[in-house]
Amino acid sequence: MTPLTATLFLLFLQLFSTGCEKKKLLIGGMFPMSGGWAGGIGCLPATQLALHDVNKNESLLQDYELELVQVDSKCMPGLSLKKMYDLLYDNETKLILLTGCSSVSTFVAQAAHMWNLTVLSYGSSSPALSDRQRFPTFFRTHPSATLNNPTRLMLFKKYGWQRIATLQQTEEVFTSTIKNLEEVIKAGSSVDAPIEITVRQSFQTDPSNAVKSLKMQDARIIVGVFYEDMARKVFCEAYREKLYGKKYVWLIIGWYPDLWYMKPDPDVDCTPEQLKIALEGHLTTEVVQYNLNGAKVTDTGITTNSFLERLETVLQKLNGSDDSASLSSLAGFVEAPLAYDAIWALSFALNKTIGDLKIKGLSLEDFTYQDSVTKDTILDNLNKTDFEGVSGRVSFTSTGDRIAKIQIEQMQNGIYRKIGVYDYMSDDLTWQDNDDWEDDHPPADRTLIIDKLRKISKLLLYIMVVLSSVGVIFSVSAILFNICSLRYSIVRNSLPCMNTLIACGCIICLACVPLFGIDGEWASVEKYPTFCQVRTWMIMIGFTLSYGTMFVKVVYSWQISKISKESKAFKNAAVQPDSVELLIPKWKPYSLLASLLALDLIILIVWQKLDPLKRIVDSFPTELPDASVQSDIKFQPLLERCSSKHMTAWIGITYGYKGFLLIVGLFLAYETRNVKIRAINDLRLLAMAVYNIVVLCLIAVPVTLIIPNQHNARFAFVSVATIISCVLTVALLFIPKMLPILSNRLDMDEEETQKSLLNHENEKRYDELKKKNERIKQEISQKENQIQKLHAALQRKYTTQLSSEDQGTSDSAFCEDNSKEQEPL
Ligand code: ABU
Repeated sequence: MTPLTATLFLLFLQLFSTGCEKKKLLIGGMFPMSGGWAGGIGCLPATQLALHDVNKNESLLQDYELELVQVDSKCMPGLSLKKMYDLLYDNETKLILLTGCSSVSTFVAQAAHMWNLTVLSYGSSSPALSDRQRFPTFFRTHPSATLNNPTRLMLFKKYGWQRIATLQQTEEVFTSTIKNLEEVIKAGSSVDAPIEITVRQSFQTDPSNAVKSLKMQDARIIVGVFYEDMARKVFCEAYREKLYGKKYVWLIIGWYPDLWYMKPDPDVDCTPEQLKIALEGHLTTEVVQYNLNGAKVTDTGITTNSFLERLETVLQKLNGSDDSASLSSLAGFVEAPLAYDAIWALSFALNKTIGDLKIKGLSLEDFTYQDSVTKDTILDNLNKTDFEGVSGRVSFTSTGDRIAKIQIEQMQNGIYRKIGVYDYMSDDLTWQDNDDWEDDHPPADRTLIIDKLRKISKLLLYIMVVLSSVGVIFSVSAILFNICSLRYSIVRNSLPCMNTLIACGCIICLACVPLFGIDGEWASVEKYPTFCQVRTWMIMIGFTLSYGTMFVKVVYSWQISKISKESKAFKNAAVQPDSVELLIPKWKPYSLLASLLALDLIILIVWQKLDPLKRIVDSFPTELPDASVQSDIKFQPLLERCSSKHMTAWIGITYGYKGFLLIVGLFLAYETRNVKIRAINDLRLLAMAVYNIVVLCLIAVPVTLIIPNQHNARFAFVSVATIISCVLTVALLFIPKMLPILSNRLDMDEEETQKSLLNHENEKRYDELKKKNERIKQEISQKENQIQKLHAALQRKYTTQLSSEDQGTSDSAFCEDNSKEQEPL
């Protein structure tokens, strides 16, 4: 061969080879090989498979070859920006950027349009990325996480969960997911069964406090959105806090690889076994990322099954493992079909773009970062994408999102099991009925709080009712006795009318005892306020009738004794019954009693009109039915009581006024204990009754104020104090009068009784007077005897004189003698 021939041959070869060589279209690929979502591990091989298949395909991009220039973004936004600059400003212009991991895509897609670059993501779920203003050149084959939210709402409704808690990592991808969940819930929950997010917790890198708060706030149904590395930390904390088991359901992201919790993680202090325990039964929702018809040949030329087989072969070679189970636990394995389809979607769009650009006299290989025409044409064609890929139907909404079905899985014995598929667009749920729950039913969304009204012990109530009834019978008997025994001075001289009023007051107070024990068991909610009113009226009137009358009696006695002491006529002498009326008219004490009653009535009427008593229910800390058992049921102890708006003021007025009467009564009773008033013969006993009431009131009132929540103790205390004070009062005032009369020692008795009622000084004086009286009586009878003797003697003498007159005696001599005889008289 001559040199010319050789030169021509080489030139021809060069020309031929140049003509056959495909033009490279460069794709800048960012793959997270580590970090929150290390999806590059599964997605990079899938992308390479797709590039291989596309480049091999004769009908696509004939003159072009797609080439990937990849970098590791580590799922870190800051680093990814640096890597993006490296990609843009190495020697060759990139036509498209391929991204994974939402936080990276958010940064890259926000900046890329400045270089007229289109960003296509195979692994970004952030709902925030659907914002066309912010991300004008962004497309993704990965569906938005918002697609999970209608499915979550469907699950809430299906299981009857209304109180939802959320736990999120503070990344925009999760913040926007939860924001969208709130909107979906708001729009989709019905008025009859409203669903609401009641607890919201978030964390950046350490979820311990957030998990503790969830526990404290009794969160049961927890929607958790966080990256896989954080998920291990969250469930380790949930294990420690015992936020798992039959009472709790976690709904988390479904795109973590299988057995993600087994991955060794130096940042997590729990063993895989512990994580497995904490994760048991949790639910996941995730977009179906592979074609449900695995055997169907897709528009990419292969079936989903064959794609997965090829991917597994590649991954086995890369990872040196032939266990398909362990391959599915590689990060990004789930999203691999999305990465494969992303390259195909790009190829279809670029294929169309070639023709479109040709018309405009442009070509793909001439693309520069200033070329907005090419960029717009690519975007236009990506928008029109519609093909059947290995991940299902690939088409984009106006915001660049994909539409897909959602798969629901549950962890059963440490393995994810598919339990249903939900098509949000057609609201079609395919439920497999294989969900499994520890208690055979899904947990409740809250602890069932059952109201438990604290009631007075029936036995205690019956005992008090019996005792108070005995007291009433005794008081009624005392009144009857009082009325029937008025002919006895012992009764007559004790102001019997007042004693009857005292006993009546005691009967009213005793009748209040059963009313103190009325609670929800006996009175309906509507009737309860009536009981409140009735018993307040009764106890106030009863107290004034009993104690008020005693007070009046004591005041009356004190006034009499004071006046009698000052008056010379009564000095050092007992005031006689007839004299009392002269000192102070009897209507006066009754008018004082009437004033006290009138004051009561005024207070009660004003109280009832202005601020009526109502049924108030106090609640106490919830109690477990059985402290040893983890239960969904708790009891809420409730206690009814009567109260009004300004109860403290009313209590202050009533107690203040009654307290004043008690103190003054006590003082006067002490002062008059030794006073001698025949008309009021039971002053000493009255004083004792006053002491008894004062002491019991002084003990009972503060104690009942201190233990308002101990309903049984309070009731027992108030009832016993009422019964004792009433029965003792009636007993002290009536029994010393009843005994002598009823034992028929009437005559001797009256004196004896009187004697017993008078004080010692009186007794001595009485004995002296009695002796003196007897002496006088004796003297009188002696004188009478003498008179009779004289009379007899005179008669004899007169008879003798009459007979001697006959014999000549005169009348004047008889008179003289008679006067002489009468003198000693
Ligand atoms: N399925 C992976 C999504 C990762 C991300 O949105 O960051």
